Amino acid sequence: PLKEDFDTDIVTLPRFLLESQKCAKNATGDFTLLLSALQFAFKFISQTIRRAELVHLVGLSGSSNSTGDEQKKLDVLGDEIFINAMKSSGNVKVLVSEEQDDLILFPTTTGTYAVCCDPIDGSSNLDAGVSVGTIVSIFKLQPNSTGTINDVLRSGLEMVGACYAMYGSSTHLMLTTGQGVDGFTLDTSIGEFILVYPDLQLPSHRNIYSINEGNSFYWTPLIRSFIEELKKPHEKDNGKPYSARYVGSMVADVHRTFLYGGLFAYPADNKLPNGKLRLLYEAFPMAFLVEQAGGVAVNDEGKRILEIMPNHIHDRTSIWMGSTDEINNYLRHIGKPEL
Ligand code: P6P
Repeated sequence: PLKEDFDTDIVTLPRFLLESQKCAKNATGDFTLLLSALQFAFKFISQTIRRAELVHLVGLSGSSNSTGDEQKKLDVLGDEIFINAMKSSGNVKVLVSEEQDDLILFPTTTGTYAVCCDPIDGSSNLDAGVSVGTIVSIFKLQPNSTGTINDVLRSGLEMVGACYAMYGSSTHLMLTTGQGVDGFTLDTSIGEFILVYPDLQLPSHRNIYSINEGNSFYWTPLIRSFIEELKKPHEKDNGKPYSARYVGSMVADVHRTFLYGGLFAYPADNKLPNGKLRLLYEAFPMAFLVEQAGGVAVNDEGKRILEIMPNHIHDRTSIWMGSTDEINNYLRHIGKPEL
């Protein structure tokens, strides 16, 4: 007889999406097809990254993106893979990518979705073998829209989906369509994402903080004093101070926060007065996922990330996200109402 722990009824992502579609009222199947195209892109990018060292793709491509970052070959490949997957899905009309200065429109498709993405977030860590990821936010086109910038310059509350893929020791996928968060892991032997964290809930407390302390000289005194407080013994944690955990790849730091709890923050400083992380394809999707998992996501001033209105597709924002205890501690520290 097979070992007891051999699951013969695994839930693959395609099965999960079809079951979700059946539950959705008057579903057309378009969203399912879009998510299927997304999962293909994640699988393809994952394989491309894992082969990078073998085909010597690692290293600079000689071009640079809209924000002047040196583009590594994989950035360019990841971006092309993603754009082609969205274009061929036939469901995407508008695409924003960190690697593209301007909006990409697909006028010939009859698509009804707008997608914003960071194809390979954390790519500066790639050569060191550190986990990187793809982060995606999804909006439905505005009513009667043929696909314009107004389909993406809108409140994060209008997102209909968000997900990230993390290319680490395994390839993980965290997905929300507004009914909670579900986590999947890629089984490369069958080429399918398998459901491993159904209805994932963020722990409400964990004495972990994740922030680049190398910027502390440039933080406001209020933020410096908050982080210093975390380093003192805490009665709630048997007299232990918080632990510092910082990978420097947002997807890796956020993924750990989802599974272990704690807080992840990238505050503004006087080098980057609006923060470093991008609103449309880093903060918005991660904030949607965190809130759907029972966590909180705000900016330095304590405003919900999802309520921020973007003015430009590459707008940046400060961000504090993670367990309710940790973020409410921050909100109390800055004299703002808890969430
Ligand atoms: P720093 C990676 O370059 C990235 O965009 C995010 O993935 C990550 O959280 C952040 O920047 C790290 O920035 O300044 O700490 O190296």
